[in-house]
Amino acid sequence: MTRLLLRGGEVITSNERYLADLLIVDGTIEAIGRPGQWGVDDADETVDADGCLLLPGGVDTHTHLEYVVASGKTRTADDFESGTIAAACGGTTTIVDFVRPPQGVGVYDAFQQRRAAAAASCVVDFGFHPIVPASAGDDDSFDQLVRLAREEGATSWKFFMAYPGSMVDDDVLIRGFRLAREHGVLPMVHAENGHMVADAIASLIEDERFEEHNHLFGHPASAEQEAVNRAIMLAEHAESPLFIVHVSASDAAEEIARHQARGVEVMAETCPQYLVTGYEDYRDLGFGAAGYICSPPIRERANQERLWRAVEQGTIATIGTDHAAFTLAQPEGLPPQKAVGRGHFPSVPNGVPGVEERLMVMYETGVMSGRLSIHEFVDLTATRPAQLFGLAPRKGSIAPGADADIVVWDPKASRTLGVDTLHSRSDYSLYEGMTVSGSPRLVFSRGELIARDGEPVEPRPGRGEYLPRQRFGTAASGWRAAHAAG
Ligand code: DUC
Ligand code: ZN
Ligand code: ZN
Repeated sequence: MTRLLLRGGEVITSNERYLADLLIVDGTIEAIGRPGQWGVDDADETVDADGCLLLPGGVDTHTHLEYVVASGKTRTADDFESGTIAAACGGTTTIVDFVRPPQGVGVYDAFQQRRAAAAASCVVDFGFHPIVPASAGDDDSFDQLVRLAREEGATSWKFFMAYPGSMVDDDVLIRGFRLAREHGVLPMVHAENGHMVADAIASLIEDERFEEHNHLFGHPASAEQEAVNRAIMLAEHAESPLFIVHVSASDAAEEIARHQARGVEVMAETCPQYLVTGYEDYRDLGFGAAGYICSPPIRERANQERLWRAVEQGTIATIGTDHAAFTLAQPEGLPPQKAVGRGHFPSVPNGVPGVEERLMVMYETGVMSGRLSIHEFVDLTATRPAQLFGLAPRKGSIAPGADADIVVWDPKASRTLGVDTLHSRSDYSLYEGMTVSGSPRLVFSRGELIARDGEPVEPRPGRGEYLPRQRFGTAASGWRAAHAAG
């Protein structure tokens, strides 16, 4: 039995803050005591957190590590090891990634293969959202998905409404949403109208507008708004809750707010890149704009203010990253990265890095700017994602019985973000040069110190554990709590 005492910090949860000492036994929070309640003799090890905040470890429910794209022709730069080391250094102790079955492999087998790969390499705990194959309307994929929900606790499924080869029709959405409701699964959608996107890209190609920054115009906000509205209406028809990932367009966020106000159970995520960076940052960068290419796209700065309002007003439930890291340069030993599409935006692999920067960027632009309270910050980045995706009460909060995933956050630290000190294999950061106040001094995962001052501590690939997740709705969701209160 190992006993760790964390002394002198201020515990922050989604609704409380108080000075306390934490007693951690064998990786679990055993008890929360008043300051000074225990002495050094009560523990094998004592850690001083004076002047620091004790935050629940970050929960990022949207990463793509070792993610194969372009029909198998390439893969993200980060694998499970480098991606989770980056996560740990930034204070994120849980990720939920995706399983996309390769051609000819069923989703059940693909899940088991990916789970085994992650179990061998991750340094933080992990789960998976299976992606519903485009063929699901015609084969036994839904049977396999139900099996994964039941047997492996994979209680969220992702549906694509865009991308040739991935997108599903409305009938698959309706059937999938019904099955999801029946089996306690939270359906998630990538909400862009794939036909509108394909048409917009075809027009750009016809006009020979191939430069990287044109990616924005291939993904109009109207395509996102249409898909968001349709997905919500279909989920309501199927009497299912719904989660919309990576909302980028403020019009889409306002659509979500309108349906929430009618009482529809729809929750949504946005990502730091949509709140903090804008089209104006990459418009004139030439090939450098490839580093900003992700879908949905990073939109004009004018969009940001309204998207922030959706976060402030609670329309948005979680902040994930959609971390899908590629490099701008082409390193030896990696499959084709961003440069494969130089001068031809439709060929650029989609995705941006951000898993390490998430908490620091959101603390700076949310809490320090006065847009978010420290409780809302914790709620958006840890508590609510854990609740909605069936990880509570183990993850997402500081409470007796929870895993001791704790970030000792130094609110006075100042740091300038840059690729030289970040750990993703990507060779750029969207936040290069941004000075942030507040950063993770110590990061514990199940009571084990895994990062100190932004650097990994003796990383042990394979120490991360697979997290089977509970059925949706098992823990009271923040969305429900907020609506019950209001
Ligand atoms: N968009 C996605 O939907 N997934 C991965 C990366 C991206 O940009
Ligand atoms: Zn997506
Ligand atoms: Zn994604």
